[in-house]
Amino acid sequence: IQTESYNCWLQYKRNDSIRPPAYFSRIVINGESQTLKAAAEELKTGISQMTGIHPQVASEEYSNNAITLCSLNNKHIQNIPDLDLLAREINDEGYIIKSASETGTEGLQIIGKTDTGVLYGVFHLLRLLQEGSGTSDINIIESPKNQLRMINHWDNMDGSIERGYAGGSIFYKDGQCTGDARRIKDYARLMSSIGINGISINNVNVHEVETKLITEEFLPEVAKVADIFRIYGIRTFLSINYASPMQIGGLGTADPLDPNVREWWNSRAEVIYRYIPDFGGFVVKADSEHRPGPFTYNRTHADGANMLARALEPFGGTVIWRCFVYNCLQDWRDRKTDRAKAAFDHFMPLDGEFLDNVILQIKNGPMDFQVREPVSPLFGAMPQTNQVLEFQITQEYTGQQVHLCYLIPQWKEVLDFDTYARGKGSYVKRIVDGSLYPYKYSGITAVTSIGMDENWTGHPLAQANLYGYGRLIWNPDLSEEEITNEWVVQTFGHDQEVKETVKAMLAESWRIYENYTSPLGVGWMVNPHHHYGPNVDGYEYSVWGTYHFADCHGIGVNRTLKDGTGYTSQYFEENFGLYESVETCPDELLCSFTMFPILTN
Ligand code: GCW
Repeated sequence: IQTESYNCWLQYKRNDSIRPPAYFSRIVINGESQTLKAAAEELKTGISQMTGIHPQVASEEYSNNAITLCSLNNKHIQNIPDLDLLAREINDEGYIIKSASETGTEGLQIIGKTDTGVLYGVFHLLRLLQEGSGTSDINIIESPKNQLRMINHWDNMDGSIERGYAGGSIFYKDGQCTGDARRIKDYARLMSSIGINGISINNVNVHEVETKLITEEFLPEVAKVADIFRIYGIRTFLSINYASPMQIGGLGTADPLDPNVREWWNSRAEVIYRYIPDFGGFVVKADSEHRPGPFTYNRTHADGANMLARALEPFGGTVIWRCFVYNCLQDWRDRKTDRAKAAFDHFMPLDGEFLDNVILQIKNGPMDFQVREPVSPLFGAMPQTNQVLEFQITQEYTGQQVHLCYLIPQWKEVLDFDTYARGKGSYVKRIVDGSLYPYKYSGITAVTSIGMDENWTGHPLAQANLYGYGRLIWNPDLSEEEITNEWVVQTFGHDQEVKETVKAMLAESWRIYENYTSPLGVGWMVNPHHHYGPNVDGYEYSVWGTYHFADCHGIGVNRTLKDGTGYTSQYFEENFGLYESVETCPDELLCSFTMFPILTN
């Protein structure tokens, strides 16, 4: 498979306006790692396809007339003034790109702090070339702003994908791993090109067969995926079944304080790391939508997460514990229980109780990836607990990759939301990048949209969300326009009319989708189960806590402290004030916070 849409934004189309300098004919790598080799291979492919020059790849210490790829721990780097100073400015995944005019030599140097940084630098250079920028005076110093930049798969081993709209899984089929190394490598290239550094490869709803992914039956196959990902700077994570000790361990309990259960997880961790030495850790959906968890044993989420964290800690692994915990067996007549309050009520009181290799994963809104939601009040509310923000790239509630719905504007609003946790300027992006509180681990994750479809995302325009996600979490300060421009040019080329048309379609799409499916923050007016297409009462008389309470008096959930559920009081003062009153509540969230009265004459 090598169609244009298969290659997504890595088209590397022939572009005669690029004036390739002489040094494009040589790529020198300053080291032996597979990552450096992959970087050289990518660069060679890109340059050959775009310019027709076929660079030689040589492994030597230093070459003057070449593109040199090396990492900072290599002592042979020459001709870059103030290298030590520069080195201090980039983090472990950062890089420097310097062209001839900057270094006074005849070449171009891509220097990473690590080999992965070099690879990111190569993808950056290739992006510039695809955009048609010249290479004569490049001087780039770049580092990712977020530490964890993750993707979550909801892939099942029968090959299906929960909420997947782009074909079957690239990892599994018929209860087995596909072993499709080519496809997985191309996936790793795509993800690495946008800076993704962690991928969990199975659904958070871990069913029977998937529970065994952490056993010797499947670990050799999982290790093969991890071997490919590692080359591209990506650590592999697995979602686990909280009840594994019972389901596959032969124990009678999964109680986190039971010594046998603890021992079972400790030895599991040892086995996993034997196969995958850089295994990232576990993603856990516990006590959520009928999944097992510590509540069964009257234990807290901290007890549950810490038990797993202790098992992973000796190997450098983390536990990513989801906060999507709420009562999913609610009585619709009960107006006191409010699903929007649940995550905060469950987790905020546990601040300080989690070990420091536990990270809480929090959906962007308090409900569930609706077209529009307020930002979860948990952000900023737990200064002593590592947090990761969870977005949804797969378009479950936003048109299922049939409708165009560009989500970068939505995600930017979330990241730019001021929580006021530490006064003005306490933006969500500053919480998840670890700068507001001294989190050991933090970052952003998202449920992915890809599958076996040749174009990966079901509809080629849906690739924009995947690309934009990676770029935005690399640097949340990039503007929507910058990201869109990058994607459109790399995907469709330089034709002015195409560019302008696609950009205009993307720019308007989220708000258009909102206006005809979920205005004023109402949410949940979708068909039950599959969530496609509008249905006014679809979730109204259900058990899921998903009501809009429309009747002859009005529409919307009264979540004020004054006379509603009190959800507004989970926010810091400034936002509480904003949401508490119908006068100041932003229009687009009216039905999420206040009863919006129907005016009758
Ligand atoms: O939005 C809901 C989805 C479920 C999903 C759940 C979750 C994986 O409808 O399909 O389960 O969220 O995030 O756990």
